[in-house]
Amino acid sequence: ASSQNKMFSQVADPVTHSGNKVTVVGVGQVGMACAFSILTQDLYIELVLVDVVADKLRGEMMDLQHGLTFMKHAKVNASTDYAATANSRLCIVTAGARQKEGESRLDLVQRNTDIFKGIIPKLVEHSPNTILLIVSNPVDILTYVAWKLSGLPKNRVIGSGTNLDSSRLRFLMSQRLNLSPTSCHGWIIGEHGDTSVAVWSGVNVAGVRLRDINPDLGSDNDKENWEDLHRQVVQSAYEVIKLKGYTSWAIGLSVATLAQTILRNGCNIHAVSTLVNGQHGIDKNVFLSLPCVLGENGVTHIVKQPLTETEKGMLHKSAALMYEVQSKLTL
Ligand code: 6V0
Repeated sequence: ASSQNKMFSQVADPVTHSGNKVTVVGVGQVGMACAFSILTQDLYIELVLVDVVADKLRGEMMDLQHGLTFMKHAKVNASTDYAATANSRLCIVTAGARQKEGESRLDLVQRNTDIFKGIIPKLVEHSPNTILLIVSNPVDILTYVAWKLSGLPKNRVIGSGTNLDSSRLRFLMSQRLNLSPTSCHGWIIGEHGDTSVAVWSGVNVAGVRLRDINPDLGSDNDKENWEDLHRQVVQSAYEVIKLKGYTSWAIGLSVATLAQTILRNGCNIHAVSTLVNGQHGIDKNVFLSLPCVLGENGVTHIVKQPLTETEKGMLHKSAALMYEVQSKLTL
């Protein structure tokens, strides 16, 4: 008899799953930052990592496993075979090429679409009830691609979108106002990229709208040049990539927050990329970020944010650009 048999009298068959299985596809800088951030949250997680580079994948798995004693409760597994991902509640996709210095997110589109053709159908085959959270860039287009390739309902295909851009804006606000970023409220919507829209009309601290104090806020006439904060947000990724080669920690933390909201059925509101046909007069099947209520069923509601005509116009420009790029894709 094995030591195990000598130690225990079995009473019933153990349940081998936790009900909180999360798959991360792509164990690059972004995938591992997401995985690590999720593991350090107060959730029981059964994490499965997938990549095409078997050695690196095994190395990342082992490195995390060796730290499990120091975490709350978690299990870490990895495989190049999607069978290991079966019955995931959430699948996070970070696989694919990233921008090189000077490249825009849209430059990556067909390369990463082709990679998605080998990933998305396999994820859904093994986890038909999953929620897909897309992180690879250009994230809005690739969320549309994932929606098409998966056949899943729109509420269960989500892009990490401008949750990160909004956090960058709130951080920059916090520096100007000497406050904590969590006390600075502002939303960036639209494309996670060069055409994102800062909703200056709603930016506030403690419910006090900055535009009520400074009616030119965010406009070209603004003597305080608040729009410069939005410019910095748009430039953030380019700047960090130039300095360290990639971005990782902020996107990892952003994705972990979204994962927590989804897995806990939190009903928190985040700016994530969702199908926006019918919102703000948009009449095309494109994905862009708007403030969404997130829970176990994915996106359950989109906030009807009052936008100025200028903001609406900018959002329509984002939508037109997404539609144009999508129409050139071979899916
Ligand atoms: P990376 O460090 O090069 O990692 C990419 C990983 O994907 C590598 O480990 C590859 O082996 C793996 N991979 C490639 N093809 C496949 C495949 N077919 N199946 C499984 N795995 C595969 O890149 P990094 O992690 O820095 O970036 C990943 C993606 O995230 C890029 O598209 C970035 O542009 C994007 N980002 C998105 C952000 C967002 O806000 N949405 C933020 C930062 C980066």
